[in-house]
Amino acid sequence: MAPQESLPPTRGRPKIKTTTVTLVGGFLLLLFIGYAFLSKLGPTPTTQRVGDLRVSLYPTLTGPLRVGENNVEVKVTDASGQPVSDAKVTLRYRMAQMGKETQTPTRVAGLGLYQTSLYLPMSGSWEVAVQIQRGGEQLGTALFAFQVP
Ligand SMILES: [Cu+2]
Repeated sequence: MAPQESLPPTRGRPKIKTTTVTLVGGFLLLLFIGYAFLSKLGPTPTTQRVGDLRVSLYPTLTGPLRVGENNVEVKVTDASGQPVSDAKVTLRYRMAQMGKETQTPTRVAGLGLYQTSLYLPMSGSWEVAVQIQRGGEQLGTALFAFQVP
């Protein structure tokens, strides 16, 4: 066993710095990639109104929407921009001009965020209807359309 005093006393310090730099760099990279993803969502605005609420849909860490499994997040805020976390958010999605629709509930993640995943078996035009329910009442649906390469 090596004696402890043989370790250089500053050994831990640069390691922590490197970790911090990597984390901050990684975070900035993710932010940048996030913006790139937003622009790939397609022709409809990524934020839409449902009654007094604002509803956004965007892909998360699995990257731009693609064939296969995609993690997505819905953000719900009120008219003043405050997060709304007590809604029930359901996604229904299908390929444009095709019948079969898939429905998926979302998990409440707090801070107005709702998470789920979409399984997209084919490339092409996809439509997602984000259905918002609050206090047992249907508030409406926001429609999003996007291309899957
Ligand atoms: Cu299809």
